[in-house]
Amino acid sequence: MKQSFSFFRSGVFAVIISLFMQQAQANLADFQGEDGYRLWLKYELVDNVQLRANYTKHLSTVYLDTSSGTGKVIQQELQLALPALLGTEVRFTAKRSQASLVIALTPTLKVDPLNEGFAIKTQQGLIRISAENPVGLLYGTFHLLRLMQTEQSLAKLDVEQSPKIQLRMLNHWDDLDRHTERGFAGESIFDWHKLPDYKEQRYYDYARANASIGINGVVPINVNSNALILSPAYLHKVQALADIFRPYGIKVYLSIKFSSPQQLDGLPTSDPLDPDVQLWWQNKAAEIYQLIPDFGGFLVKANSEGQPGPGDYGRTHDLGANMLAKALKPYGGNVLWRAFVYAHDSEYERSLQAYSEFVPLDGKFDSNVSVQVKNGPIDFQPREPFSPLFGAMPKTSLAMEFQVTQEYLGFSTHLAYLGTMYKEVLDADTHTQDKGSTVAKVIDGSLSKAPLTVMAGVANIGTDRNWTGHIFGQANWYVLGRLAWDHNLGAEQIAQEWVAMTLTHDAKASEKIVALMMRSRENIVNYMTPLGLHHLMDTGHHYGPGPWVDNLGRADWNPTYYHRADENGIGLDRTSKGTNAVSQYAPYWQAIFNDPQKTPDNLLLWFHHLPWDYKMRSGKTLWLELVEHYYSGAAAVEAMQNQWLALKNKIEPNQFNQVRMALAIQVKEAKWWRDACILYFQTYSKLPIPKGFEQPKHSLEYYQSLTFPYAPGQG
Ligand code: GCW
Repeated sequence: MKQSFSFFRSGVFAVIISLFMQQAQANLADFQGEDGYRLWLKYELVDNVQLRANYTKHLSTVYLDTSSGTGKVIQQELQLALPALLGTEVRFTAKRSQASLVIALTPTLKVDPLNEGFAIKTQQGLIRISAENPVGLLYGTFHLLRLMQTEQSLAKLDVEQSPKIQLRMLNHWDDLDRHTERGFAGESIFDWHKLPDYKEQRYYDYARANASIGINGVVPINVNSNALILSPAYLHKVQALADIFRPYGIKVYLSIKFSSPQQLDGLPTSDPLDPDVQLWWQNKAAEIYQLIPDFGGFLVKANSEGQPGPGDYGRTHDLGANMLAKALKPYGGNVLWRAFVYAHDSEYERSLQAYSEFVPLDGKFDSNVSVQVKNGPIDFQPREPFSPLFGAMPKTSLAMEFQVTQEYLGFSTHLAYLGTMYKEVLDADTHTQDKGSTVAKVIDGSLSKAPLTVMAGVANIGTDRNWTGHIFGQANWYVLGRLAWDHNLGAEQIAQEWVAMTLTHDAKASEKIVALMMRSRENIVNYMTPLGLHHLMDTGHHYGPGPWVDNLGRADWNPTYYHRADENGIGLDRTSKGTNAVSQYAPYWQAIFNDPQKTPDNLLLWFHHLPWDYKMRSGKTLWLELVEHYYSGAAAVEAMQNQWLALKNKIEPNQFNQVRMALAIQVKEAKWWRDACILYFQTYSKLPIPKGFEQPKHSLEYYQSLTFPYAPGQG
């Protein structure tokens, strides 16, 4: 006893304790400050004193009609934002004539046909936000706040905006037990067990964040749906969410199980031509609208990956979709019918299947149906050509489905700004009509006058404190909303906005961060699937490389199906001599994609099987280019890491350290991808990794032996 007492009092102990404390303090300091919860709505004091004084002059007294629910949320947002940005209280007045900021409905504004637009004008020092509808005022308010957060002058505002797309949506792949399919940011934010009574703060903050970027529709449950969601008990839970979201201009939609009539009420069939089934859906719609008068509609994954659908009864997609559309029509609801299908027994190569099932149905869908198409013909790979469905169904409304969650782009530990990828697809010219028939013009309805226009993103949101797992994942949620609002905005401009609102106002730092974001997706393409390769990931969880996998039940689940590497070369021949996937594109693209000399390098192996010594545009062999792409991708991540580390004093410690740790993981994983893929392809090319390149640390067998039974996000 005495001995130990003296030990505790000894200097040695004190030193140990103090070292421990220093260590503990150092670690705690890493996690101080902004943790990412506030997203891009941080509302920090405007540090430019002059600018702040100008803002204050304009915004000291606010007139706002708070009679609507939306009016109240605008007021709440301003009460949160303005004092924080300006460092002084603002006054709300009931007298319009006394206000310096007037936020008021103007029924005759006519800035847009969707009635969600707004105008902001500065006249004689007075700022007016006008809109035809309260939600337009909300969007206008968030626009004004964005101008302040990005330190722009308010002196001569003359803004008129309206969304280019009607339904700007987030699709959550969240299950009722809170597991999120392909989710890497914790559990689902929707706590079905505690709804409808327990309304978490997160629901409100989620709604604020969405409204701030113009998102006006959310699907809180997975497309691999659960019939239970349409049961009375769950509909009451959905109602609670809808009530929370309504003032923010957000409608709730539900993913439904096509077999719900059987599963919920024991009907003998779910055949869309059966009158009892039709009646069941009509009654269900009536029940839903009783609870949720502005319910958005249904999202449907049918006859895809084991989900039930009209095909189970020998019926085509249009018959299933139209049955639901007719049930929702009297209430103004819509059906989003997914085109992501690939059949078990199809004679077609997988990339051809959605087109071959859907194009024959063009013109057969009701006006309140939109066919929701993934951006590429396979499945959200780091790079795919645009889906050939865009432009090929001129008599059908086509919705864009992007993936925001990074199922194939490094989960939530790889930094990938997806704005560049979304823009690449939106700006792609389908050449299905005369000049300028871009994918964006297909989905915004301007090419074919589609009655329903939709852009959806598969959400990357979960219960992680920072919402998206990776701080930079927030930028992908942000850019999805901004592009759905206006697809003409540039990826770089949106990145600049996001950085200013989320990370820093320091001009040099922000320039560096934006530059790093703009390259980040291409880095991933390079170290995962360069030159048009795709679907090389490991099975099931999709974590890490698995180009060697060749033993799965279905041919088109195997990476070997897609890369076709052999002694003669690599790549999948989709030309007219191969699977003829090129035939689904317009003649302009056929001429390009059919010819390896004309096909852009970044899609080369998507369309062609080429010899290892094929001479590339650069004059180098295909093997050498492949190796160089893999190495440059991994090297770029190390460079990105160094650039980030150099920003240490410019970023809040918590945000900085979260990204620092993720980048360290990404550096390791980029090399893992690089080495595993090159070693594997080398077994066919039989060519060396040229001198000067760091040789892989492990053998191919080592990489093949790795297993990850607990990797997150699996279906
Ligand atoms: O990308 C694949 C995913 C599945 C997903 C499916 C789909 C929801 O691996 O997890 O299921 O696409 O889009 O339906």
